Amino acid sequence: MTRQRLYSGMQPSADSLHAGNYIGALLQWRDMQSTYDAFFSVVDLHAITVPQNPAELREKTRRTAAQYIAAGIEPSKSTLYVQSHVRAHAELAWILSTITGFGEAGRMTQFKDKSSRYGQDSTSVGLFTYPVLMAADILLYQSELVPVGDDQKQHVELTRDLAERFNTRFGTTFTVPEPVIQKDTARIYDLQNPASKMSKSAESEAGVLWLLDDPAKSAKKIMRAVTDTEGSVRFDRGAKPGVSNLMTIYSALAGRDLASIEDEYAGRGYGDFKKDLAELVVAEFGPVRERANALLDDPAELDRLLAVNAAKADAVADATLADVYDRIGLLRRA
Ligand code: AQP
Repeated sequence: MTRQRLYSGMQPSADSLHAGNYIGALLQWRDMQSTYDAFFSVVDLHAITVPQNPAELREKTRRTAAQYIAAGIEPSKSTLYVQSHVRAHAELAWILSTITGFGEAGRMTQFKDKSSRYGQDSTSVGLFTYPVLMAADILLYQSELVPVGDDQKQHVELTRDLAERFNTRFGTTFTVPEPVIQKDTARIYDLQNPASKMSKSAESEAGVLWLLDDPAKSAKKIMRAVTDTEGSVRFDRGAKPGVSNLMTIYSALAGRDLASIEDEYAGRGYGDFKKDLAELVVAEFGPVRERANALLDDPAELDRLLAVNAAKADAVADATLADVYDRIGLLRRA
């Protein structure tokens, strides 16, 4: 039986990924790669929708790919590649932009949020068409499933609309994908400000657990994480967001349910709980960090792996793009 096709990606927008990216995405990707025919991309073309330093972008792209592999995404099992290595992404995005309504793109809440943050003069057209590029990413591979966070659901809905519109106008060309929305228990919040999600672009680093941080630093961040005055390890996202967030991280890394964690720490203070969590985080992230650093010590080998995978992606993407060009009436080059 053929495996269902799955597509997901992350932006190379920081030197290190964080606990949210790891628990909310990488751990799930790792589990899914055996069951699905998975394509995992480092979406550098998305990252440049906001200004990037060229040398740093190159480095962050390698670092992001290294962390995918270090976290267990196997480049021999999954197609793990860099988005800009496969030219079809930009080409299909252009075609799809010609069937996307201006108003339709303007309704995307992520664009509205980001553009109001940056101001009109600093908002690029690329940021506006970001969801169209994401649609191209997904549709090029005839993806059936797209694991995403809740905030990306609207973009997958736009992708579905564009696929259906194209299929209606030009004949069935694209698979219409389904989003796989991350469970609430996979969402990780900032350790200092548990009302906000943990983010690569957080204003302060104190609340962000970086995958590549020095272990002692990660432990310190956990010991200093915001809690509350109640003193009991109990899950209640509304009333106890800080403790609940730490419990979510504990549960994901230890593979234990929240009730058993509550039982274990009943009648004990936050100190013990935080100390154990810090040990868990160090034990989990430490080997990932070592593997990522070893991969980064040999950039030529990492680049070679990425090139092999880009060729695998090219083969699928080029076939889709050729079909699209024919259907819309672009004259073939002789
Ligand atoms: N806090 C989080 N909890 C759980 N999952 C998270 N993801 C991101 N933050 C959390 C998941 O990680 C994947 C990568 O997403 P991305 O690189 O497109 O960036 P993002 O979602 O915008 O993440 P950041 O960290 O907030 O990046 P910046 O600051 O660059 O925008 C996605 O699967 C996402 O759901």
